[in-house]
Amino acid sequence: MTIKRGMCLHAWPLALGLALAACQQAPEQKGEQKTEQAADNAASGKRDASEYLSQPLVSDIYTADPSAHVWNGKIYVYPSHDIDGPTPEDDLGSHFEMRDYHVLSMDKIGGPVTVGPVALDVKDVPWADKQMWAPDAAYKNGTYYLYFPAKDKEGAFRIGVATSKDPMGPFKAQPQPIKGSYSIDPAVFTDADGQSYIYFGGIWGGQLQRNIGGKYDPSGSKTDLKQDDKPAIAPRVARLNGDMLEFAETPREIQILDDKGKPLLGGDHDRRFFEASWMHKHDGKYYFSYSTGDTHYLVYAVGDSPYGPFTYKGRILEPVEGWTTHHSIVEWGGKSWLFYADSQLSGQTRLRNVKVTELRYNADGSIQTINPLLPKKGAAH
Ligand code: FUB
Repeated sequence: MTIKRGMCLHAWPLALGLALAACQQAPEQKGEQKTEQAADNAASGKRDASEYLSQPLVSDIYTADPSAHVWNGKIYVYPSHDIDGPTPEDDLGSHFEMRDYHVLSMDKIGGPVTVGPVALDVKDVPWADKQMWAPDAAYKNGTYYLYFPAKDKEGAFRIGVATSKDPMGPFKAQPQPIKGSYSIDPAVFTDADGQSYIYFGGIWGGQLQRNIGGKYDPSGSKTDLKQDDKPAIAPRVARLNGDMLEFAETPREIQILDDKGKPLLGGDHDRRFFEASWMHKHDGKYYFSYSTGDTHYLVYAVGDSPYGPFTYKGRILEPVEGWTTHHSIVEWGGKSWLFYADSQLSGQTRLRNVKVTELRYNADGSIQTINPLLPKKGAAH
């Protein structure tokens, strides 16, 4: 039995024989080895607010996929704006029907959060039809760039760019998507030498498996390559042009290797790339992090170049409440912060809320795994 994209994680007790009304299918990923912690997350039902590691940053709108940046000492978060729509949940994420973006800003972590007005609306993007998924932003020479995936009129995900002089927007979209772009979840990283790179991709609804040669095949597989013993589908990276509006090269595949230098395999659902790329640097090393999708982990791999290869190192975040998990990592106030999202406010995967918590490193550069849920009150330790 597969875990359906969109199925509430807090409904996993069904698989354990406990009845919950919210979701109908009992999810059990073949070969999935849950840690005790993850199983505990999964086995909890509706929770008290005190059982979450951190609280939603905003409750006026639903938000997910937070890409955080620090500009002029202020924190800006570029999230997806979740809305309730009529489309039933499926493995392709058709129920994520977002139509616009709002930027969040705050002077300090833990302080009040401002929700900006509409920063970009799908109706103002000439090439886009629907599903404004996880965005990111970048800054160069007085201009802010918003990178966003959306489906075009043929149903293929492309990546667009919009610009503004204000980090809160409004942003004006380029008339066409980035030439040669495909799939979802753009994340832009600017290295110390000023060169920017765009990371992107996602399997299943993110369509990477339908873009194997860089050309969209609408009749391609719905999920992955169906080759569990072959290298998993790779996320992509491309250098950006100096104007930040186009790829400066054909996107390259990013290699994610195990500790023996072998590529992670398609069947390795606990570790292989699914979606939600993020790149950050720590102590001179490049940390590529991502979501494992149907096993619901945020994990990371480390390398010596922005192109990789990256060696898988471990988990950043255990599963959150909700199906998706997507994040960003920034430094602020001398500490590192993990922005992420769960479904605390709504209990529904399609209506998420962004959060932040501190991220800590060990002396060897490894990241301390975070559990987004606290032990239930009265639970034995
Ligand atoms: O929010 C829609 C999609 O779900 C994002 O693009 C993915 O990363 C996942 O969070």
